[in-house]
Amino acid sequence: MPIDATQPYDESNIFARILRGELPSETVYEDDYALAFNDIRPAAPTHVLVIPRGPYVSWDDFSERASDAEIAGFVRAVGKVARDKGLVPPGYRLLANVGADSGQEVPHLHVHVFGGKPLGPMLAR
Ligand code: DGP
Repeated sequence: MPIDATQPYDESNIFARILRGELPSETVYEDDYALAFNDIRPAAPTHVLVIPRGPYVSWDDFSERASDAEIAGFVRAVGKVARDKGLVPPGYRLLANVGADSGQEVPHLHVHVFGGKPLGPMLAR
């Protein structure tokens, strides 16, 4: 069910549990600022989720509260995942859902990295 992105951070959300090692994930990359792992319901041949280590509900929350170092580290991690996955050519798509209208399901900021095939139009028309 889509979340309300203005709610306080919920420490029991699935990605918080993955960060704490309480739930398994297929790690693609990790550093001090970010963890990247394969999406459990892949929508493309490459479908990686990149999340910050800190407790942020959404891009909106992150951009307001995170430190410059956290923001830089997270943005660099997203780019590194794309490069390491060999996506720069041929290209890839980034997507971050925020709140109900976007269909955001997990209340911890995540950027989807899609690639591995032509991805079609950005949104259904
Ligand atoms: P969004 O709709 O943007 O909130 O995307 C949430 C994504 O998270 C969705 O593509 C499925 C993925 N997901 C949900 N639960 C898990 C999980 O337990 N493990 C992994 N790897 N991915 C999950």
